[in-house]
Amino acid sequence: GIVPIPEPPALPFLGNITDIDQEFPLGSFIRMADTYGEIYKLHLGSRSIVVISSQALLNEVCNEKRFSKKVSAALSEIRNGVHDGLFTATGPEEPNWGKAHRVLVPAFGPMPIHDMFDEMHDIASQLALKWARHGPSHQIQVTDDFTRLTLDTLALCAMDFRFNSFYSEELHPFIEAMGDFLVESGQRSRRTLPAFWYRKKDQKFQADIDILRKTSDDVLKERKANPSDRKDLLGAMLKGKDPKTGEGLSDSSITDNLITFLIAGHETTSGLLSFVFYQLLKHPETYQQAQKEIDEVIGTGPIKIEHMSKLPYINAVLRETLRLCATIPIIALQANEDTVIGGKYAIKGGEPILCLLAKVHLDPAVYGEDANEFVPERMLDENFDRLNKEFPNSWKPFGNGARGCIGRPFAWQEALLVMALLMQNFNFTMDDPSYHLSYKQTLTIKPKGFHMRASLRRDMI
Ligand code: MNH
Repeated sequence: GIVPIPEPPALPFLGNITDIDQEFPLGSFIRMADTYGEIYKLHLGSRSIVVISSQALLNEVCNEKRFSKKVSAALSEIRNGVHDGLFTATGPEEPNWGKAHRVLVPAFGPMPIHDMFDEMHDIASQLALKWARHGPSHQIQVTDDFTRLTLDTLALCAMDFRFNSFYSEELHPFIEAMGDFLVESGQRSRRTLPAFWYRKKDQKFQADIDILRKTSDDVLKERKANPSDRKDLLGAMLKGKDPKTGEGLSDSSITDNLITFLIAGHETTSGLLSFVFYQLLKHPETYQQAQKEIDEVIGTGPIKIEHMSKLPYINAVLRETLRLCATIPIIALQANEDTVIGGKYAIKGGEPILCLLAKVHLDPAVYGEDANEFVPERMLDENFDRLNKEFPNSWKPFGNGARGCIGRPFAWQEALLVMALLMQNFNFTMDDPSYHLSYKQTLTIKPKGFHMRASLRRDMI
């Protein structure tokens, strides 16, 4: 039979809005999952949302015949800036999604990613040189420098555009505008006061959107001033034809997707790299093991693309980091029509189902007693394959199905290369050994206030 979905007590009119922390909403969702279990329902004003956090339920809702991506309240606020770009399009009823998907997927295939290696290496070397020159007593702002790295890498590889972030003290204005825009999008979706109250915030929101659009226009102008035959993402946007409709992308769709890729293409990878180094420094044995693999496979010579497929332990470290610290910690799905999940919970068609990856990834039914521990060995290929067979959809940091991440191979190659280059050349230590992990949340999460030091292992080549 049908049983009611647990609901935390709710206030009149506001519902559970006040249960959600403004700065770190994820923390509130996790705490409620600890209290109410694998499924609960919240009321936010007149809306309701269902939150799930077990592999069994996630596995069920990953079935694309019955469920699809939901453009949640926060994502629909992001649409104020990027409309029906790939990430924020609702689905097949918005033809721009299918068109952009078909035109842009080939730009991220195995060959194009392979060909991006040298440009990825270029930017990674800039980071390594910076840390080498700063010397061993410098306090590294880990997330800021990885953000410089990932933004510059995406823009160079995908758009042949150099932000040159390592040559400036300040992060590019795009980054602050983007962060504020993403945070405000989340907060707008939980507003409780009359509209006039938010006039200042609305002005700032629009100003941030203007900065995002201006940045994307600069990238476009540069390509138009220097036409080229590069087969990169921007080339596909400008010249690609959709095999189905024969059409190219409209100018406005190009702008929306340029901004989408500038955001989606760097935030998450920057967070991943930051969390990886946090985990390695917290787990010295893993650190040793990772460094050993790099020394054995690569040695002290130049890093080549061929090395990337020969780093099984580093691969496992990255997977395990995304399990414990999924940089997109929540994805939203919906039932295509009224249905029942888990054999007993009634779900309305279209009702948002928030999938709490941060919690599903700790499901003890899948990961056992030590689910909360950082144990990369469980993510070595043979274990990872077994895991995915026995518990499908238990590891979902890249989202689901057709709406899953288009940049996964790009992010993976970049992360492997950066880990290899940094660990080959430096020994790292925690700047403050008593550092305790806390989070900064925008659309993604990153470690807050995490600093380290880097000393060269030998002269850099
Ligand atoms: Mn990425 C979608 C995670 C790197 C471009 N990405 C998603 C989704 C997740 C995700 C989760 C699904 C979101 C949802 O269901 O609402 N992405 C990641 C992670 C990394 C990442 C954890 C790095 C680590 N993503 C990248 C990179 C790029 C990129 C790099 C671009 C080069 N991602 C996208 C785009 C989408 C997406 C574009 C939207 C795809 C679609 O809906 O068609």
